[in-house]
Amino acid sequence: MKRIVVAIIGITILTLSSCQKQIETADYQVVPLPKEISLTDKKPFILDKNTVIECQKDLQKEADFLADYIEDIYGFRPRIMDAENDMNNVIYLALEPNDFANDEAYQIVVNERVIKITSRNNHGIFYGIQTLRKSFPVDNNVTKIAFPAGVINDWPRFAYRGMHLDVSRHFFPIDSIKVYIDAMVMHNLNKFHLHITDDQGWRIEIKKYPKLTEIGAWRSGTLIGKTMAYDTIRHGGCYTQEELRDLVKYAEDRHITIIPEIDLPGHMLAALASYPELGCTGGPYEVWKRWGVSEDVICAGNEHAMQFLEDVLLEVMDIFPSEYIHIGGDEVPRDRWKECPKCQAKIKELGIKADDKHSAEDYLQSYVMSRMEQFVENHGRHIIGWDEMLDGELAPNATVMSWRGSSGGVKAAKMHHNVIMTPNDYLYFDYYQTLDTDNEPFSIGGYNPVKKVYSYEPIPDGLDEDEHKYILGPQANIWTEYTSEFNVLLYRLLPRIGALAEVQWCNPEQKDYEDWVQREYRLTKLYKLYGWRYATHIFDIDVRITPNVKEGFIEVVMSKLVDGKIVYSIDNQNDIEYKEPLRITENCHLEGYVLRPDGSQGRVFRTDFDFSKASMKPIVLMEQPHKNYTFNGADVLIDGLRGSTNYRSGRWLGWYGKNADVIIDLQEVTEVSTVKFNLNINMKDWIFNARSVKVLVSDDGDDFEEVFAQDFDLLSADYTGSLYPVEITFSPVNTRYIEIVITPFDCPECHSGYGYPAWIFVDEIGVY
Ligand code: TNX
Repeated sequence: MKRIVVAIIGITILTLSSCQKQIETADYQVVPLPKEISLTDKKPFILDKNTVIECQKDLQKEADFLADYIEDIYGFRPRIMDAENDMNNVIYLALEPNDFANDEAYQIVVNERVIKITSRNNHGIFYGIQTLRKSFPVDNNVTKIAFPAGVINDWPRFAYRGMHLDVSRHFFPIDSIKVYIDAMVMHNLNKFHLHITDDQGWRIEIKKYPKLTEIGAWRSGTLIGKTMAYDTIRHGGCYTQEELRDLVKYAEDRHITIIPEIDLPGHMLAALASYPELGCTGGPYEVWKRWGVSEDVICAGNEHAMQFLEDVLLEVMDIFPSEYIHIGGDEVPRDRWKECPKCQAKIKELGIKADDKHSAEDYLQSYVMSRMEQFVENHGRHIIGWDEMLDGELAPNATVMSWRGSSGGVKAAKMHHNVIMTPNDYLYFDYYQTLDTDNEPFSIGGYNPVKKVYSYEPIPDGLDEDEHKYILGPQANIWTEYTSEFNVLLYRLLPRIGALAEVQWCNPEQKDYEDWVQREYRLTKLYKLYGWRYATHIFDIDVRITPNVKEGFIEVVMSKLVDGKIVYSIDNQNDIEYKEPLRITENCHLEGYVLRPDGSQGRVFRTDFDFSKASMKPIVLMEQPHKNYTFNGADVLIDGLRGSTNYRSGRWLGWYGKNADVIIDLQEVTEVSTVKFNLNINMKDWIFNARSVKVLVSDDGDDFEEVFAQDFDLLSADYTGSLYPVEITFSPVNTRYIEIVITPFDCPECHSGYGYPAWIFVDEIGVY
């Protein structure tokens, strides 16, 4: 069917282009893909300066958006008029009580005289308009646009189509948030989860507690990267209630509901810094400068603290009219409650008892959540909470947000609770989109490429058919520990939100990754029009590098998904058009990119191949690396490829609490005098430098003789590098076997891992 559609569009372009030069044809194959598109070979509708938008009175707002969208691209703005009987050159918006699947469903009918968008509700009209505006050719030289005649019927798969933003870890101004909302609109999303309080900053004005924003909205510094050092830059900001009401209206006009989150009773250091009496110890506290999970939480045994939470929720509900209020509940350590007389008294008063599944403090957390739920329900709303709510007794009407994978979602749906799926492994957009992280904006870590987002299926395995209805829909999250610039925020969002849109809107059988990439590529023209930064990986060259250790070469396969050809060069010599896989056998510098039909170049891929006397030689690991960081095994150390700063890239092996100990068989007696490798340093993730390095040699592989040994000092806490190069030289020696033993430290006293071993990560071992 797709092929027929393409053929018909093709004919239309031909017939039109012969008589009218500045005419271009619209393409209904947009993101997300409509459910049904059926085209005819009847004459198309032509949009031009004389086109008017006609609508019923209560669709005026939607008509305005359509006129804006047309003006944004083509520079002319259609007039908006009341509906008339005799229609010609009209885009007509109408509410009709027809047989639509739901309030967000719509129909577009196109003929020579009108484009008619109908729905039973304004929501559906709005999504019809979104589909139409995404079908426009984005080219401001065009004065006439041809819309192929036909019918589009469309409706969303999920009623909840969410996107989240953390404005606590980094503050973003209201105007930036509006742009973020605009991006959501373009992808048919309808729920905006605003994470507005956390340890690192309280961002919402609460009239009854002014110190929350006077003190709690500001921190005196921020952790630098993955180090243990801090900058001294004051960071913060907050939104007045008036600004937030304006934001609510802005979103509502665009058919998006804002769901505010007050994360309680943990992630509350900013509130504790403002009102220390709300904590178990009374402080002093400061607005947190680092990331992670703080042991200081709201005191659950303090009636004033409970009153505080309810007062805050009351003002929050007054600003945000949404059906749901998110009350957090994630990552609440029980340490303080265990030691707090008030919390222990509360446990007694409530008659809470530990059992074989949960501690008394777990049930104290359930008490806080249920109490807040009751309060919110008494005001006619419902709560959402993170899946930690399942660790204890789930509040009776709670909707569960499943973030630690999907299992929480399955468990909650089986208990007949509503669920929103935001599993971190598929839908966390704060994670990296590529393994080539040295060329990326610095991120919290993780690896969540666009293709993985696209592959996500929101109905998890393990649910019966009648339990599917509890899955309200999927949502992606952007936490902003490592995102301070709005441009970077957009880069993390786009184009992953395009993949998310199809997960949320389309049926599984409609999904086709490669087809989506083509449609998404077209959509980037709109991103450009609005000046939104987006990531281009999926439109660029993709390079697979596979060492063939047995045969002693490295195979390089290059591919691409969008139109154009692949061009590469070796050692910056001539550009060569790529035709077949390359075999690399010696040191060189390789570059490659996609050359697009319009002459533009995609992002350049660059890598160095670094061979030594050990390259492609048999290697044995005397100690096994950790199973999560074994990748292709020992070959990673002799495959001619150096690791980047990302220790998860597959080019590093990681050992935990053990020596990195390897023996390389040089296969013949060889003179050696130097060994080189890098260590990866990431103190936050417990990865340090080496306590000692030894080199031993042997002629038979049994008896080894030490030729080098050295101890090293632990790097100081303010070391900010990610790579730590080690180069060892010793008197030249002839040997067949060489053993390298790298010994790790334990985590030092000033570190959160004190008392535990540290990790050691090693990349390519060069022997010279
Ligand atoms: C976990 S998701 C958190 C956040 C962090 C995020 C970083 C959740 C409920 N808690 O506090 O920002 O990981 O990816």
